[in-house]
Amino acid sequence: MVLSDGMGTGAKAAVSATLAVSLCENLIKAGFGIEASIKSINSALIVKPGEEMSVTLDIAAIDLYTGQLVLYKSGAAATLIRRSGKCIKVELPSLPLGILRDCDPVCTKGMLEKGDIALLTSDGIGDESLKSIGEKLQVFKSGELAAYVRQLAADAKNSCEGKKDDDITAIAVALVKD
Ligand SMILES: [Mn+2]
Repeated sequence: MVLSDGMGTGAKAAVSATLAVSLCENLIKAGFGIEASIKSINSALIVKPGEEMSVTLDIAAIDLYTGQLVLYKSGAAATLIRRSGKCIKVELPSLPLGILRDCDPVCTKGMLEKGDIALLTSDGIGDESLKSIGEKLQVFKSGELAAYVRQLAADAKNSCEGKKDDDITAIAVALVKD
């Protein structure tokens, strides 16, 4: 699961974020490791001197056999992990890509259990909205997670209408067992 947020707003930010996500997918599919992929994207963003193009990159890599979750964050916002009715906020201080030539990706590892939910968001969400999203995610029982999260993001967008000129993206995954 990959989320990228372009610095600034508008077309340029959208293009650089889309580019980062598709590069990331292609590199990983081609067999590059995640760290190597992040470094390549950083280099690709940095090729044009003077033309600033920086993006955040938030990767949640889940091993579907073991349940291991590795979060790679490059300037990315916090991740919420919901387990048995409680939400934990995972933050990892890091720089966006496209700023420094040398990039050393940071990650944190954990195990997901059956029923756990991991939710990635962009920074447009703000602390207050993230808190209320966490509260609502805690009470999510069953049903369609995608629609639920879409509504949470829409509510967050409405609640900070006019205050902030940034968009909000939220994606979530739930671990279920057959
Ligand atoms: Mn943003």
